[in-house]
Amino acid sequence: MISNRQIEQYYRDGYTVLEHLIDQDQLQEVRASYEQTIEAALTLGHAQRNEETGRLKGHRFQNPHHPALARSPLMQALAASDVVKFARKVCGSDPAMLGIAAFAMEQDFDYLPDWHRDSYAAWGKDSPEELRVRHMKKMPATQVLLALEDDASFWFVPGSHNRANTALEEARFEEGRTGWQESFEGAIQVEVAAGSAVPFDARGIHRGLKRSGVRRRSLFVVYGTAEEARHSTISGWAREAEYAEQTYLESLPDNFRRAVEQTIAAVHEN
Ligand SMILES: O=C(O)CCC(=O)C(=O)O
Repeated sequence: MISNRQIEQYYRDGYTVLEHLIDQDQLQEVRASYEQTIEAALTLGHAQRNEETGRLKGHRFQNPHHPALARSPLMQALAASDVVKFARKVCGSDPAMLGIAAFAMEQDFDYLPDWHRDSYAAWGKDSPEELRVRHMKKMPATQVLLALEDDASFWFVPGSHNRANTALEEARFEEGRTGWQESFEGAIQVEVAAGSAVPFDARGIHRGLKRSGVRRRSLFVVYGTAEEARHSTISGWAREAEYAEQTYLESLPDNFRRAVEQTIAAVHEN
């Protein structure tokens, strides 16, 4: 059940927490399916292997829902009913599923990315696309961090999602003082328990951070309107013919299938 409090927090702060979407029994199966997906992605060339360690090179790979990779327990988790219901509220209608990134990091991996706004990263600061979304009070798209193991890597500046930078923030972005080692005024660390999710407005200032010693097993799935799918830089998968095959689509949970089909239809209208 999505509460009004969660919706209010999302629009005010730019994020909220959806707790216990996946129960403990299911979680074991979902985690096993995630590991199989990583291995399949490495074997089939959907993710790069680090030749020294034999594991994933870097910290992420794109599109774990590819027909050659999609495994039922993981797809069920991505389609958790409250996640899609939340996306539906943000979009005002059945959402399109814009893209997914699997973030898989071993204990010894130092993940130290900079503070950023995804709208700057995707389209470039001050570009027409970035300016199109900068001041939208309510952007009809949401990025959802789904944690399969406890995740304390996500940091966010509440309230930074639908406004321009303050003078101080602007100076930091201009001067490149956005490195991971710098704290950001007002930022909070969002701790996500295994099986819970955090929808956030990716225009907000955020970063990830993981030093060695902990593993990370999380996913980021982006939902939005068909219009946002057309503008998105991560929806290119939907142009690939494999995703439109009936056997694949029929294997997906209904709500997720509809979201995938919406994106396929949207990108073909471009
Ligand atoms: O790793 C994280 O928690 C944040 C991910 C992130 O910054 C992004 O997807 O843009």
